[in-house]
Amino acid sequence: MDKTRLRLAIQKSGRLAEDSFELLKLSGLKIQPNKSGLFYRVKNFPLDLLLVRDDDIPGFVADGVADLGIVGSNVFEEFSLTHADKQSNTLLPLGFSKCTLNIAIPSEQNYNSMADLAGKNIATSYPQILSKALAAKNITANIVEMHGAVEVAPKLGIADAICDIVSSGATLEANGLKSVENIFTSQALLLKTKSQLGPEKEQSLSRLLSRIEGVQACKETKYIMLNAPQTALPEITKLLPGADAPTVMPLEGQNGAVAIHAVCRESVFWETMENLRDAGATSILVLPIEKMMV
Ligand code: PRT
Ligand code: ZN
Repeated sequence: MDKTRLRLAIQKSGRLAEDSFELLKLSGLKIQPNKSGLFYRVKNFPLDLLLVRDDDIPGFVADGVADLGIVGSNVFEEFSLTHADKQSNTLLPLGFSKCTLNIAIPSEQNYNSMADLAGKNIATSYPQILSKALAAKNITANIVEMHGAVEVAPKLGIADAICDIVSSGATLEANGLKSVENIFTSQALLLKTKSQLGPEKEQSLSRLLSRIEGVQACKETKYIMLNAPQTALPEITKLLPGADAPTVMPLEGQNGAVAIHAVCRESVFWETMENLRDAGATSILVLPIEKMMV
């Protein structure tokens, strides 16, 4: 493998793919697709993309076939529990593809606690995560491993309960199931191989990480500008969500009035703006921040 270009494994298509590409584009990477559809080169950064199924990503990173990978923590956890000898490091949670792994049973059934699952058949694609959660509560159940269409298992009489990924809950509802336990919370992770990368790749990686952190910071962060009487400054400063020391400038020709500019690291809601106005602020502008280096 190239000693100077990082190799990042991402999902070729599916629920992780779009957000993974978007993150890389926002990080300034110009991706050059090629016909094979397996390997994309980044034109302006020493990085290549390996496009694969998400299930293959933890293994590729652990084996050093890829230096980095983007995958859901559900898939990573299941892989790590299955392959004690194939571990990778988690560099960053990426904040997208959020979902939970839930145990669900037919809606009409009563449920009190996890003890109700003892001796039951539970269908899942995540046998290791499920058995760990059951073991933590000293419950023995029969795990039925399925790859796909897990939600129909109770209807088909294959299982009494299921353990599957939930995001909106619509799939459970459509299949007459209700969630009774949330056993795992998942989001996309950036993984790094434990194999040595060498100084050039390490340097590129730290550049990439600082760009990704900048992209993440921009998502929540807003630039706020407003005018206010100088006397209102203490109250207004308190109201600015997650702001460092604001910049305060006198307004030409308006005695005692100042312009206040600040970077807010938390969401600025309409309520926040109403509170600022009530504290004496006028001409309140909230602007997105395009790029940020922290
Ligand atoms: O082809 P490949 O193997 O690469 O993809 P895949 O089909 O295995 O995975 P994909 O693209 O469906 O999901 C990739 C990752 O996205 C998962 O491993 C999770 O980390 C994350 N993710 C986020 C989800 C969901 N949301 C999700 N809703 N993965 C699956 N689902 C499915 C779930 O299995 C169930 O069938 O959507 C259904 C439930 O959705 P709701 O909205 O009805 O609750
Ligand atoms: Zn998959």
